Amino acid sequence: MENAKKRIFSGIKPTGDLTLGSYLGAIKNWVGFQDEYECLYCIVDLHAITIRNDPETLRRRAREQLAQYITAGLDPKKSVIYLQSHVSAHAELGWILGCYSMIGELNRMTQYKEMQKKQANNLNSGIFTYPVLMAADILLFDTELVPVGEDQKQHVELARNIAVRFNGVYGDVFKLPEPFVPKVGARIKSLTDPTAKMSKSDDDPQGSVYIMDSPDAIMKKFKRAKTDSLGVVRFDPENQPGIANLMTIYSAVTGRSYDEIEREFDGKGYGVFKPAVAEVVTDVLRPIREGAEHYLSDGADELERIYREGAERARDLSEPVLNRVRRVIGFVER
Ligand code: AQP
Repeated sequence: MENAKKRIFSGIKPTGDLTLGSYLGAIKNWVGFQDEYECLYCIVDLHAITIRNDPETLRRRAREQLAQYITAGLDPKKSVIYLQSHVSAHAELGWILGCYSMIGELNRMTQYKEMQKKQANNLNSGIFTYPVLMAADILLFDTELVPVGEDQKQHVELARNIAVRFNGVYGDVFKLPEPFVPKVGARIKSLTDPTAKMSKSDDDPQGSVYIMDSPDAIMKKFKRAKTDSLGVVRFDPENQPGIANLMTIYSAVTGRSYDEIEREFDGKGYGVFKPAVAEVVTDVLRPIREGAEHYLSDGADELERIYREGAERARDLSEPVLNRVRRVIGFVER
């Protein structure tokens, strides 16, 4: 029955240090998928180079991200965990699919429109074709489900459209993927601007809690978190976005409902609530950070073994799909 498991692909780009948002919004859910699905979890470093990176920083982030995946609970024995740049099939299929993607449809991508404004000084064609590479990431493994945030749903739809177009020409080559927006995915906001997403590439490091932050730094960030003058711990995102964000974090970490949290902090001010949130966050991040620190020092050989094995398994899984594609297109057999 092993083959009856549906296949999942997901990745995070190493464009910044992973945050509490990356953990609660993505990785924590991925951990839970591992028994029910056949999962591939990637560090999508090819996607990261649409912005300019310092080479040493990119290398450090990719290794650190891999270490954090593992110590957060992604298990290399259950899932395929690897670096995208180690599997050149991604780039090969990306090129091929680019020839089956229309400029008009890429032009309609919301994220591209945003990037046109945000990154006007380096509007490289990688930003434009990013969704094609993402389609390749997904289709390369006969992926059925792609766990994504709302903002990436459009890209999964595009991958599906490209697959339908390709299958229309050549027959049943690609499996059609579905976006999978998990029900319990917490959307974590910035601590300094609770109307904006907590982002790993935020210019203001005070707005994001990083997985590698020390307990001291975490406490300071939460104590300074933007709230309001009402002084009541109540879930009201409209009027108290800062407190609602802290409650979302507290709830995601402890599993308590908003009602329970309101009762727990009834009559207590933010001076009690904020440190309490910092404490539970520190407790959940500490083992991930300490485990990652080990993989980046004494455990470096083991980390290397894990990513090499992961890449080998990913290459093995991609080969039959890529061979199908090469054959139907008309490339000479190798
Ligand atoms: N604050 C967040 N709350 C909930 N989920 C989040 N994710 C990221 N931040 C939060 C989820 O993490 C996954 C991978 O995201 P990504 O790194 O590939 O891209 P992103 O969503 O663009 O993340 P960032 O941190 O905002 O990166 P930058 O700053 O580089 O653009 C996704 O599933 C996302 O929903």
